[in-house]
Parts: sequence; C-alpha cells; structure tokens
Amino acid sequence: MAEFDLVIRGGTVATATDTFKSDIGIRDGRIAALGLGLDGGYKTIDATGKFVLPGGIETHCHIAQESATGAMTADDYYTGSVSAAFGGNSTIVPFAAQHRGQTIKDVIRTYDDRAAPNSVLDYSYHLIVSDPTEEVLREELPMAFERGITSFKVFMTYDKMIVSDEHMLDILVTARENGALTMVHAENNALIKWMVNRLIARGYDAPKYHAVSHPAAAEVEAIQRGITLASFVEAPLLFVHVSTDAGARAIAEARMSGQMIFGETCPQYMFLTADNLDLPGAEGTKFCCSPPLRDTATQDILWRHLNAGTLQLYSSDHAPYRFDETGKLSNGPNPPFNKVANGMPGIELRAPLLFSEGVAKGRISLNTFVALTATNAARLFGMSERKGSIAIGMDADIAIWDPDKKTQVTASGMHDNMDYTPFEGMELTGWPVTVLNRGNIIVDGGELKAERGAGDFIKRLPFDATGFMPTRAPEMTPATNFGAKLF
Ligand code: DUC
Ligand code: ZN
Ligand code: ZN
Repeated sequence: MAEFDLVIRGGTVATATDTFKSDIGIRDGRIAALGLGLDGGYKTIDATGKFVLPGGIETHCHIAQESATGAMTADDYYTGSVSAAFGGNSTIVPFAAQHRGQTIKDVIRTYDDRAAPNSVLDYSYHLIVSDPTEEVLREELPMAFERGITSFKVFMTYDKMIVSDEHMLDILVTARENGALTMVHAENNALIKWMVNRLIARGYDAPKYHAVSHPAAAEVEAIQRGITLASFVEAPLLFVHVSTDAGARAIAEARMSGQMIFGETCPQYMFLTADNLDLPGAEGTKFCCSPPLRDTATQDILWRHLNAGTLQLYSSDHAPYRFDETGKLSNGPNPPFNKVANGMPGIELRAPLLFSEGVAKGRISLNTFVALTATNAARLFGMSERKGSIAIGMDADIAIWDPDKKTQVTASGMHDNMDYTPFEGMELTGWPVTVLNRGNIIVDGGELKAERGAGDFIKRLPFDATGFMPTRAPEMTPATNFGAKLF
C-alpha cells in the first residue's frame, strides 16, 4: 500500500516566512510529510521548476448575492468557485447578505442552500448586517458566531444598507463580546449623496463621474470615524477595499497605537485608474465600483502599504455584474452613473495579477505574496489551524505555480459567468497550473477536475486579539468615569 495518496516532488515550497526545496507527502487530505526524496505516493506530481504555495484564500467576493437594489451577481457558487480555483485559490469566503427585514437564520439557510451543493472549494461566509435589531444583536449574531461564521460586514454608506454610528457601536461591542471581526465599507454617505445630486443636476451623468461622486475624502473621513468608534470600544475593525493613501495612513497610525485595526486593498485599485471609466457610451460602466478607481500615484503608494503591513489583505472584491440588462445595463443601455450596479469581476485574476506585477517584477517577495493571498486571511478569519500555510498536519490546500508561464488576459479565458474582464489584454507572467483542496486535485493543466459540491463548509475560530494593546478610553474606565461599568 502506498504511504501517501499523493506526493508533490521537486518543487520550491514557499510560506509567508520561508522558501525551501521540499517534496510534500499528502495523506487523507492533509500534509503528512515534508522533506527531500519522498516517494511512496499512490500518485505523483512533478513540480520541478515550479513554486509550491499554499492555495489562495479569497475572503472578499460576492457570489450568488442579491444587492440591496435586487441585482443578482452573475456567478453562483459553482461558477464563482470554479473561477476562484483556476486563479489558484483553495478556499473562498463570500458574503451572506442580510437585507432589511430578514432574519440572520434565514440568510444563513439561504446561503447554505446556494453554497453546499455547488462549491468546488471549501468555503465559509461573512454575514452582511443591514438590520441590527435587538434580536439580531443579542441572539442571532451570537448564534452565527457559534456556527463558526466569525466575521461580518457593515456599511457606512448606501441608504438601504447603512448603519448609524450608534448602531455601529452596538455592533462593534457585540462582535467584541463574541470574538468576531467586523468588516466595514467606509465611505461618508452624505458627502457621496451631495456629490451625486450635484453632478446629476448639472448633467454630468456619464460613468466617469462615478469616480468624481465618491471623493477620496469620503473614504478618509469614514475610515477615521470607524477607527474612532472601534477604538473607543476596543473592538477589532477591518477596513475593506481601501483605495486611498490617507485612509491607509490612518490605519497605519491606529495600528501603531495598538488598536485592532486592519486593512484590505484590491487589484482594481492597484492595476486600474479612474481613466478607465472614460470610455464611449456605457463602456465605462464596466469599471464602476465603490470605492471608485483612483490614480497612478495611489497605485504606487498601495504597494508600499502592502509591503509595510498597513494592509494585511489583498482580495478581489469580485462583484460580477454582466455588461447586459441583467447587470450593468439593468437601467437601460446608457444608464446614469448612479444607476449602475457597483462592482467588477476579478476572482480568477487576483493572485495572478499580484504574482505578475508583484513577484515577477520584484515589487514584493514570494513570501509576501503568500502572506497576502493566503496566510494573513487564514489568521484574521480564524482558519490558520488548517489553512493558509504549508506545514505537517494542515489541509493539503496547495497551488503549484509555473513562474514563467505567460498568459494574455481575455474574458473568454476566464471561468466565471461574466462577459468581460476589466483587465482585458494584460500580459501576465506566472500562473497557478495545479490547484488542490484538501489533497484533491481541483484544477490541473487548464482542466477542471473537481465535482460540483466537493467543497466543505469551514467552521472558523473566533478572532484572535493576541498582541494588541488598545488603551481604554477614560470615559469607559470606572476609575476615571465616576465608577460607571460600561463593558
Ligand atoms: N462594496 C463591495 O465590497 N463590493 C461591491 C460594492 C460595494 O459597495
Ligand atoms: Zn463594500
Ligand atoms: Zn465587496
């Protein structure tokens, strides 16, 4: 009998800290041995000349999700997970969105029905909370955390999703008390609405004005406010899709003060600019996302924030709305920018773009690449006991990268259910040629090998606050607030 189900031989293994030559022996879905000269595999993969990396963990993607205005994403859990797998991912954590009036129990049931029969990769969800009633805060969220869904997103903008600052404090305290991580879409709602109204009233309704309508200042103000609120109640807060230098600097400063503040950016802010919106007719709607695309100076600075550790996560924010009446053009063939579904696809290209523009061009190390595409997400979202690294005992979630493979990006080359890619025509160096999830080959040599529904739900652990030293606000401290116990 073979000692291992599978041996990956001859590759260069990299984790978030180390790079070394090693074979990998896999048994029962887990990494059973590391070392040179391993044999005894029922199957063998020759990885000579390749990088053997932890499978990517994509923790910001919208799959089979209705927006607040009713638009359904183009990808379901099958096409979304297949596309993620072709892009080197072994795990996905999309959102399960609560719209006003829905119970969290119903939301989770709905997404279980969508994900379990379809996902080819392991998965979990972050909840989106838009209706934080007493029952949601006291009973439903703790029940979701118990089930291993230990993170959720709230919005500081969008009339149908926004939570007030007061509710945000309630939510942050609930998360803190239950070991959960709050994620936030930080943009100042009033500033955006004021700009949208002013632009539209003056006839500036082309897609390019979407970028103007969501000023950098809106993001910066909301990030500063979010930091103030979270720090006041000593709760962890993750700012998703950070797109401004000043916003990232506010995060860096909060981190230096010991606050549990985290940041994420996305490929669109690093590889596209607002000029992409300036296309004839409705073409620019393909590039409408929120926060909007910025400029080349911001692109440069985001690399620095990734290297400096200001931003721990780099996620696709895959929000696939097709360029037709089911998506971008649901309000007519030439919609005003404020009637366009926000978001763009990119789950398959997230890691390849970072590899090509980052590792291959010497902007980041291979280890930083691993940290940004897998390890940091595993740690922040309570999966690091099983996922995000290559070590004995961990899930055999592995992506084998050919560092020299050249690919030209085309929409038809993607495996999502989209009819465009915003990265069309880019020339990439490096591609994940084989992808494993718990030792099963999901993708190999450009072919899908996995069965629909092969992925498992991953029960995640609570947020780990080790090492953070927030300073308690005097007004929350009995010694300095006349004895009031507020926690
Ligand atoms: N926020 C996201 O995270 N994704 C798409 C649109 C949005 O507002
Ligand atoms: Zn958002
Ligand atoms: Zn998103």
